Amino acid sequence: MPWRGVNEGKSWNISSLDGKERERERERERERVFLVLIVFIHFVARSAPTLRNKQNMAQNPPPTKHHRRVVDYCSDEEEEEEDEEFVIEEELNKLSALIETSLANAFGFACCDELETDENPETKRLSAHLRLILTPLSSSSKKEEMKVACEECLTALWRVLRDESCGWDKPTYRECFVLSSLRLSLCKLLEGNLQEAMECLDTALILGCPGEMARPFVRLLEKLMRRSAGGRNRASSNSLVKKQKVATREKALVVDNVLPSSPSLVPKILHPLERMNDSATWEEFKVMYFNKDMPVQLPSDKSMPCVEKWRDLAYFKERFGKRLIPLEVGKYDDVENWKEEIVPLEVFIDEHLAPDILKKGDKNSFVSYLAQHQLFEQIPQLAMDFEIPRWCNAGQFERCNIWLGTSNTITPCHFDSYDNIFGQVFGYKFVRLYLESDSQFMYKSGGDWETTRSWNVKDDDDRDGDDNSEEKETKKKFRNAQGNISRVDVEAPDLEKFPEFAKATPMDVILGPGDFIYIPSRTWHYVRSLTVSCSLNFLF
Ligand SMILES: O=C(O)CCC(=O)C(=O)O
Repeated sequence: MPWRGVNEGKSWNISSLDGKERERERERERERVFLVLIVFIHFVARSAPTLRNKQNMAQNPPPTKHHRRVVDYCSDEEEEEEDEEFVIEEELNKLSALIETSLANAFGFACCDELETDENPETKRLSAHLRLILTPLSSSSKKEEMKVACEECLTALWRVLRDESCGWDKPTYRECFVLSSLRLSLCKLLEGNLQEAMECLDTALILGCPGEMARPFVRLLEKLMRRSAGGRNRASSNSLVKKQKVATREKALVVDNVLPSSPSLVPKILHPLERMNDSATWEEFKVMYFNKDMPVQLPSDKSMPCVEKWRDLAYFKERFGKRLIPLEVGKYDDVENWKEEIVPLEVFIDEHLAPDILKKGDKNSFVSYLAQHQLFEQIPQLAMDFEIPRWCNAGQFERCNIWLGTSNTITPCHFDSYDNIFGQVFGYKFVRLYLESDSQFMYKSGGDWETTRSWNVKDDDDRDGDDNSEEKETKKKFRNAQGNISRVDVEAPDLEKFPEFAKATPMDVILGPGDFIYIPSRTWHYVRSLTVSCSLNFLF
């Protein structure tokens, strides 16, 4: 099972190298070795794909026909046809056996052993609970015990994640969380509580459970939910008045794809990013841009079904509104109020995006962002609405994320270690890029913490008095994670503080529906949404 020990997926501030044991002298040396190892693994893991992909692009011809999706998935209809004979008990038994055999043998038992040897009595207790969770679910008395064990594990691990400065500093924590969530979802399903069962799975997926591991559980639940919704929908289908009300209300959910006219929102493009013409070939892209690590705007593709379908947010809401998603709420530089939340997609749409659509956005509006999330691992049906862009490493990629948010989301200037094909689905975004050769002018922050998404919130030399509070420092460290972020606000640089930045050369572009750009690894980029917006990135 390749998952074990791999720090994969969106990090929920889970992974960190720091720990409470840090002050203990005898562990210092071990930590240093661990740190070097992690940095090495991080470096190899981050740089290898790009090197490998340069070779891949060089050796492989472009795919002639493009029907590759980011997740292999068959549609609900195909699935329904296959499952005429579908018996719930059998399906449940299969999933239970998956936990008790495949997952237990692959990493579950090893996880119990590791937790058991921990000095912390609370962690030891997790081990005992997990052993119960991995045993066959036979007698009904055991079901109740098992459910309690799952809930205790999840509560304890959630507390560690939220309250401890080190987060989940052991892979076993995440593994235990995933196994407890999968098992609890089956317990909830047995009780007939489908919604709570799905919430268990969503939370596990958000916190790093690989999509393919949770998929059979999600599919069973989707099937059961479709069946029970089918009955309810039929019962209410006569209510014409109700339908009309819904139609009027839902108009508020359509994103118009109009670029705001206000110059205070939309910057003037003084240094436009180079653009390939619409007939550009894959070979031209490879020779002139990819091989030279040169960012470029690629030919647009408005024919992707997602471009039209998704701008009506009712599409998301009606089909997947109850599914949980991770949100970043608040302005990126508002350390006190910025937070991460898990909410149902419909809450995000109704309470955050819809008001912004009506207001058409202004600089002070409320900001929230479903950022850098592998939503298609969680809801693979959505991946049927687009294909992997042909520019993307001959159809291969490492990770595909969605970026869905209000207007005025800001991703500060940073660079990544993956090549990136970044595409706009609906709404508009302003992107400013700088070549790697400008790094000397970018005032890179020196973060030594590792998470995937992170920000430099305040300059080190800005700190005083209250700002040094422990909680704020921890928050700041988490968000200033990879040391790949510029300390400069590239739209309003303080040149007294960062004089060298004046020597950096920006390349600007405004992306609208169907537009794509290529961002080579280590190219600095800053992104601000100008409207309610949805983008995808394909990292390779
Ligand atoms: O769209 C955004 O806000 C940021 C995108 C980004 O940083 C990326 O794709 O690497």
